[in-house]
Amino acid sequence: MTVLFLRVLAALALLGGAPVAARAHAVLQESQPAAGSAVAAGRMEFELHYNSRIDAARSRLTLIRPDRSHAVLAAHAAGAGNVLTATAELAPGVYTLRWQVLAIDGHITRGDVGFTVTGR
Ligand SMILES: [Cu+2]
Repeated sequence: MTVLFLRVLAALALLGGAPVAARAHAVLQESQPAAGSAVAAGRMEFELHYNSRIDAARSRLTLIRPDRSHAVLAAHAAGAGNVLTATAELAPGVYTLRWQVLAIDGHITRGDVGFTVTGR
């Protein structure tokens, strides 16, 4: 490949690729449970809504239990491919749902959703 060809490719990437890539980053918009909320003990249906489609197979949901032990949850895609779901049985205590998702632009984003489970 010539240097000129590489420069053309770089210019095209700057013009067309970069803005799209920036938009396609997966940002968490809404979650069930909501960050900082309190929910009742029992079966929890987790739902994480993102602003873009995500690759569920290459995304990961980890539940950090009150004793700080970690459990990787089976995550499934829902909605228009922008929602990640999982279920778990929860006893009372303070939890963190740690998410890491791969967006369609190939970029990984991650974050924590902390919540409290109360007794019934
Ligand atoms: Cu991105």
